[in-house]
Amino acid sequence: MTTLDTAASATTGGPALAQERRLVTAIPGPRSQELLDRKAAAVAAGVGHTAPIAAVAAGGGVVVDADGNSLIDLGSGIAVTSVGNAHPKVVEAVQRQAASFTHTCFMVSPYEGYVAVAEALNRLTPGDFPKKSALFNSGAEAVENAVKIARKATGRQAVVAFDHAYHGRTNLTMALTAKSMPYKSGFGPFASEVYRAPMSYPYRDGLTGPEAAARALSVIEKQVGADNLAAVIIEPIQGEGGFIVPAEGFLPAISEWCTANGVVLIADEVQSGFARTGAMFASEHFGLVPDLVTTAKGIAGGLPLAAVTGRAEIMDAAHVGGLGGTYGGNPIACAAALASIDAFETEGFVERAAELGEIMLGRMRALQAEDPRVGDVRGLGAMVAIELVDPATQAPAPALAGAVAKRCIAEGVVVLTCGTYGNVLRFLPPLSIGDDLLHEGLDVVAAALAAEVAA
Ligand code: PLZ
Repeated sequence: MTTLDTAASATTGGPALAQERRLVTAIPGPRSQELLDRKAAAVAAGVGHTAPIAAVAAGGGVVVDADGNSLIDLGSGIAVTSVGNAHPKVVEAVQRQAASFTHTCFMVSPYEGYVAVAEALNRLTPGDFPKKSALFNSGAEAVENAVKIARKATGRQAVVAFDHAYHGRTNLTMALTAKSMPYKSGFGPFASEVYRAPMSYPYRDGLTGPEAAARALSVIEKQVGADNLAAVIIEPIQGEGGFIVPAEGFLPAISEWCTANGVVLIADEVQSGFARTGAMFASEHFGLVPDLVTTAKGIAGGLPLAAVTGRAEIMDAAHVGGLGGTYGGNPIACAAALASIDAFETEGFVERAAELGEIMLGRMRALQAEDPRVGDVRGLGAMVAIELVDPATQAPAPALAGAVAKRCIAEGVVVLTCGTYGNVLRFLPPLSIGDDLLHEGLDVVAAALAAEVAA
C-alpha cells in the first residue's frame, strides 16, 4: 500500500462526508504533491489538471484530498456529479450490478438495464412523439453517432456547428468543436463536411434572437445549402464555449428552419442536461424540441455513459449492426444511470438546481454591480458564469480569470474556467451542495476577484 491508498481507505465519500471547507496544508499538500510527481512521470503531458490535488473522497458539496483538505466543489467533475458524488443510490446500484455481472456486451447478450435506460430517456427527453435511444460511453461518442444517424436518415453529408461550440475530442467532434487551443491545435486533418455558423452571443453581438438566427441561416443557406445538410448541432446553452445563453427566439428560429428543410436538429445536452439548468433538459427553457438529443455526464452519477435519443424514424434509419460498440451501455453504468434518474425524479434536484441558480445569479449580479471587471453574468439554474473583461473596452480578461480560479483553488474552492477567450469563470456545483457551503464558495470567489489587481 502506498500512502495514498492508506488515505483513500480511511475516507468514505458521499453525502455523509463533513460538509466543510477545511485547509490543513497548503494546496497541494505533500501527499497530493507525491501523486502529482508520479503523474508527471507516468501520465502523458497532454492530460492536464485544474486542481493540484489527489482526490480521495467526495460527496455533498466537497472534494477531499489525500492530505485531508476539504475543498468546496463548484465544478462537479465538469457537470457530472449532479446528484452528488457517491450518491447512496448510485453506490448501491453499482455494487449490486457489479456483483451480478459486469459485462456481456449488449450486442452479444442483451440485458434489462440498457433497455430500461433507453425507456427512461425516451420518456424524459423533450417531444411527445415515438422515440428510441442508443447508448455509448462518452459525450463525444454520442455526438459522433448522432451525426452518423442523421447522415443515414437524410442521405446528406454536411453538418453545421456553431461558433464557440464544444462537442468533444475525437476526430469528427474536434472538427465540430470551435476552439483551436487546446482542443484541436496540431491534431488535424479534421473530418470534412463540417461547416460553422455564427452563434447568438447577446453580451458580445447585441443581436436579438431572430436577428442572430437570420445571420446564421444566411451563412448556412449561402455556404452549405439546405439540400446538402444532414444536421445542425447546437448546445442549447454552450458549455466549454463560455456558458453562452442564446437570445430569446434564436433556437426556435433555427429549429423551424431545420424542420422546413428536412435537416435533423441535434441538441447537444451533454453538459446542460439532467436537471443542471433547473429543467430536466435545457431545451425545455426555449421551447426547443430537437429531433435528436445527445446526453452524457450527469446521466449516471459519475459512471461513463452517453446516449443518443430522438425521433424513432430517424433513430431507426441506421441498418442493423450499424450502431454499437463493445462497452456502450455497460451494465454497471446503466445501473448507475437508473439510480441517478430515480434520484433526479424523486429527490427534487430539478427544483434545487433552480434554487442554486437564484443564489448564484444573485450573488454574481451583486458582484457585477460593484466591480466593472465582471462584464456579464449569465446562466440558467445551476449553470452560471461570469465573463471577466477590461472595464474600459470589454476586451476579454483571460489572465484575470485564470488568476482568480487559481486563487480560489488555493483557498479551497474548485472553480473552472471556460470560454473561447478563456475569460469566463463557471459555477457548476453538485445539486447536492448546501446553501451555506455554496455561499462560502462564492465568498471565496468574490474575495479572490477583489485580491487580483486588474489584469
Ligand atoms: N458535448 C456539450 O460539454 C464535454 C470537456 C472536458 P466527453 N465537456 C467537457 C475536456 O476538456 O475534455 C462535452 C460537452 C458537450 C460533448 C462533450 C464531450 O463529452 O464525455 O468528454 O466525450
